[in-house]
Amino acid sequence: LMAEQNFPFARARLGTFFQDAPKLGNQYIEDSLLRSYLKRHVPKQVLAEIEPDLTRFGERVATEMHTLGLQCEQQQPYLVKYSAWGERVDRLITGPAWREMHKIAAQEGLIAIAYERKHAEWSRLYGLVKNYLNCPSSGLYSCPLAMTDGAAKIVERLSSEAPWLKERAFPHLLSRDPDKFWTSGQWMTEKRGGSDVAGGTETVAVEQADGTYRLYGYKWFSSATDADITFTLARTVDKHGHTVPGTKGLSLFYLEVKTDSGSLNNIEVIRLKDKLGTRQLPTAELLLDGAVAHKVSDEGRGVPAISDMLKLTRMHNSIAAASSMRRMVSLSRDYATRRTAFGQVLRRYPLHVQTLARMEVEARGALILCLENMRLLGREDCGVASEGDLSLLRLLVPLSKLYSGKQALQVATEGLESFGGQGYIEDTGIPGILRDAQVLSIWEGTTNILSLDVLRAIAKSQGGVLSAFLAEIEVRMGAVRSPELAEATDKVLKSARQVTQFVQETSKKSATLELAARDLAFSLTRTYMGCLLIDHAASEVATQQDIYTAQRWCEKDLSLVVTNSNRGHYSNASISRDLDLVYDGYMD
Ligand code: UCC
Ligand code: FAD
Repeated sequence: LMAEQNFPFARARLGTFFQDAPKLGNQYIEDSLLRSYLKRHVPKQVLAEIEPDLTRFGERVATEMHTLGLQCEQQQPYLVKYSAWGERVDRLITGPAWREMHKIAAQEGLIAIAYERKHAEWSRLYGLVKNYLNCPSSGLYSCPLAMTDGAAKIVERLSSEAPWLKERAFPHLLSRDPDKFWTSGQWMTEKRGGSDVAGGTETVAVEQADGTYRLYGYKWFSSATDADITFTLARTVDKHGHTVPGTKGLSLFYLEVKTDSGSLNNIEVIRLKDKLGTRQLPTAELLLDGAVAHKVSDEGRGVPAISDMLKLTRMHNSIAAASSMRRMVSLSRDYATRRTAFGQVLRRYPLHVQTLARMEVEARGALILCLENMRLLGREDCGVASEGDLSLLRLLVPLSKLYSGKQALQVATEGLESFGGQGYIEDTGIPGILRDAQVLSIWEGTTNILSLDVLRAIAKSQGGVLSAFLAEIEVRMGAVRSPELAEATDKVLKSARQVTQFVQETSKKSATLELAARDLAFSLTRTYMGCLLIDHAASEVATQQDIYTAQRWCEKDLSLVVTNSNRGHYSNASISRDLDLVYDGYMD
């Protein structure tokens, strides 16, 4: 034996210790809040019909799809611009795992369920809950699915004005056959601006003799470039060659990315973006050089017409954020049972568990607002939503998107640290969660742009959305009887009243309200999430953990906007002092 050890080629030993990797359990069964929310709200009969599928899918996302999802990042898409013989081909090559995700999405009915309406208004909740389970294991295939859901909503809405569109696209968007299933893109952003779409859109649309249009322009970001169709904005050119500037010049167009022969529809893929994260996703710059398209909105009504898609993609974004937090917490809490430090597994250290518990509270706040929005959207889909439901949905979608994007990043960074150095190592899959979370607050409207959208919703409804917000909170909080929740309930009620009063008093000073927009949006979200958590904690399905979550959530400063207003953050003095501070030392 001694002699063998001395052989120059004897295999080096790696030691006897190997750390157990974190394992994922069934992602439906292990999600306590998700299950109790469904138990509380979904009629028994419907739950009995859908739960076996959710349980099966919860296992699939934790096993086969989890592995495939990680492979999507290893098999990144690439672009072949020229054939061997110099011909321009712009062929996008995606990996096998990505293409498998397309099949799974179709077969699982991730888009179809909501529109088949087999469970009436509960179909939407069921379909989106499946998307929530799918998202963190989908290798970002959730992104094209989000836009496909938005496209289906637009097509359904246009069914009387454009029946041909429904006939053409709907069967593909809802297909469960992978070969027939189509995905959609959403091309809004151009080089000059992604937030200010009206100021940034240079793409023009020239009408043809047959009533179709040809689009000429440069789309600066197109995720899911392998999609079959897209909705996009352009300015129609009149017979004198003129276009109308601003939002009133924008119309909405439908186009198919490839022609029947399989070549690109007069589109050049200029390059794929080199991105911090979302590397699974083929995001490209596209030159439209006469792409054939159909106008599907009234002239100059492009932005309102695409707002259905924005609503859906923003909801999917919140779902991505909530599910990313859930995934991080699932992995972290499992790891804490496997990793030993100073002689004990991590779960025995209260300080470590406290850190995880704070992540869990954030994940629950984000999820309960997502679930409420899914429930409300289901009512809208089926035409049974009240005025109050519609007002709430208009307000809560941007709130959920803007707040959860920030939460996901915070939970991702904390969660990554909970694995120590291993959290930083790429092939654990954990750094990807952090990198992918960073995009959630950028695309589909940045935090500030969505805060301004909240002001738009308030102004357009002449305060109606805020009245619905306050009324809903008063009704729900008025019904809470539990002494354990009394303090939290008082805080939510007080905050809801203070914040709505702040808007009423400030709304005449539009400059001040704009400066307060972000704090206002955060305050509205924190207050509403608090209300939902308390309401759930006071219900018949609640556990001690639900009560504890609501109590912890409500320890936050719920009326941030009031606190910061009292500190003078929205005064003229602050405006100039902020500017002086930011540009202190700056040499222009
Ligand atoms: O980023 C993108 C795709 C990423 C991939 C998808 C991921 C999905 C999740 C995946 C999870 C893994 S696509 C690009 C997204 N881009 C944006 O979101 C744009 C951000 N900018 C805005 O949202 C701006 O606020 C604009 C572009 C909407 C502002 O437009 P305007 O035209 O300057 O604004 P106006 O003049 O205020 O609004 C024009 C009309 C008004 O209606 P009328 O004329 O009837 O008064 C508004 O009320 O549009 C109406 N409107 C809306 N209606 C504007 N926004 C909305 C809204 N959100 N809902 C309803
Ligand atoms: P800008 O508009 O230049 O904003 C810069 C900063 O200024 C932001 O922080 C913003 O909040 C702030 N700001 C701007 N205006 C104001 C204001 N009035 N008040 C206060 N602050 C303000 N777009 C598509 O259309 N389709 C896609 O498929 C798509 N996919 C994408 C994929 C990825 C990975 C990424 C990163 C982006 C994608 N986008 C897509 C683009 C995305 O939607 C835009 O980047 C986003 O909307 C922001 O636009 P912008 O980049 O022009 O930033």
